[in-house]
Amino acid sequence: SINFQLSEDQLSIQDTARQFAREVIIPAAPHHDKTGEYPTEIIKQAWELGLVNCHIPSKYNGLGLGVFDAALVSEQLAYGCTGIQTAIEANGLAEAPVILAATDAQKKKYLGRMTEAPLMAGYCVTEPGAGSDVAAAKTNAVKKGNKWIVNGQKMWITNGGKANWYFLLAKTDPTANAGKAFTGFIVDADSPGITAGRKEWNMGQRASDTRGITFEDVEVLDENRLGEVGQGFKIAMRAFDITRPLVASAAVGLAQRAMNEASAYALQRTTMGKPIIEHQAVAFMLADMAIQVEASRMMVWRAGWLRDQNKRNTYYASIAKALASETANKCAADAVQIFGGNGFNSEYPVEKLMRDAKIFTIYEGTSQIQRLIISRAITDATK
Ligand code: CO8
Ligand code: FAD
Repeated sequence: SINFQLSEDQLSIQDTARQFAREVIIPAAPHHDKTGEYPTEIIKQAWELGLVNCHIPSKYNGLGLGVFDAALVSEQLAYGCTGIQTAIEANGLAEAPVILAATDAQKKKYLGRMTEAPLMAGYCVTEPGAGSDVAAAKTNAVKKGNKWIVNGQKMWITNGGKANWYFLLAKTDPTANAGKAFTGFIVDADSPGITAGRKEWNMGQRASDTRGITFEDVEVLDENRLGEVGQGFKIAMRAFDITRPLVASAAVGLAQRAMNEASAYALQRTTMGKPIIEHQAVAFMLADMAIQVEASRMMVWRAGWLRDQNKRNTYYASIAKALASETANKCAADAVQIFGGNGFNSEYPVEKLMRDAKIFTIYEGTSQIQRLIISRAITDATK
């Protein structure tokens, strides 16, 4: 049966996240945007409320939320600031492969510690020469006794300089095709041979810490290998089935914020003798925002719900990600338009939304890659 009514528990966690975003994140967001200072204190408070690491199963002391429920949290945190939300959700991304493929002992050790202290983690897949084309990644791991020796360079790693441990995707068989060429590892961030580069100064989401990371003869114990040798690529992809709906949900949060800011402004700003919301050209921009926000949220819910039913959701996750990320960009740009000159100015919140929105069509797979995945599914279904 279909039910769009949230349960008491869902309403309660959504409300906690909403309140936290309104009371703690929104007042602090401009500071972190302007300075790029990492929001350590805010993350700590969010962690204390159970808004970080939502997916960790209860067996390892986590809340064990499904993708649907985690999406409710993601949307609300993102409403406050997607830079801060990205820093928080990058933990979920690093943890996803561990939840999917780790042994009980690995989960106890690496998920367990995330519930004991407000630590961060990072997901190291992208490289300077391989972003959309994950199969082209070159970082390699060579087995030597009970260890693996890792060499290579990762790029654009969220929480790169703040992580306690990383999920690492490394090539272990350069002759095999993607599905068998890679292996996943859990790597302690303080391992000798790891160097995090400088914090990248990005267009938006400046609270988030993005860095290149170099691995030079880094020794990783075989007991830190995640799943079977050769299964890394598939583990990395399956993680996206969990996190793309959450990234999409964050984009919905940003779009909703843009719509709310623009509606409030349009009610109080008057031109030609009436509030601009009474000019149909403005009112219809707001109506278009509502259409896109509502449709995007429904796709997020569908993609998350399917995953929680243990059904393959790759196709829906990509639709949600493409739709919501493009919605966020359109809504933020139109919010700037509705604010007029004030929209272009950093004293008002909407120019930040426009800068923050852009990354949603790029990270976790570009809009083009989502269309590649969707079109391949159409081809397969049609064959
Ligand atoms: N589930 C299970 N198996 C899968 C999946 C999946 N979802 N996808 C692919 N596979 C399997 C295939 O079935 C195939 O198996 P086999 O070899 O047995 O036939 C194998 O994996 C290889 O798959 P493909 O043939 O489809 O591989 P391609 O090389 O053609 O490429 C993609 C696939 C889809 C292009 C892939 O490379 C891709 O997704 N690219 C985009 C990369 C991406 O999204 N990067 C994001 C990095 S993380 C990030 O940006 C973090 C943002 C900040 C954090 C925000 C908070 C969350
Ligand atoms: P490219 O792959 O070089 O793409 C360039 C352009 O070509 C894009 O428009 C793309 O859509 C298009 N294109 C490429 N291939 C195709 C194709 N086959 N068909 C059609 N069009 C195509 N990665 C991580 O592993 N972990 C992280 O935590 C992380 N966080 C990030 C945070 C930020 C702020 C940023 C900027 C990136 C982050 N990334 C992370 C990396 C991100 O996932 C990649 O930047 C993204 O996947 C695109 O890869 P690329 O930059 O190499 O672009």
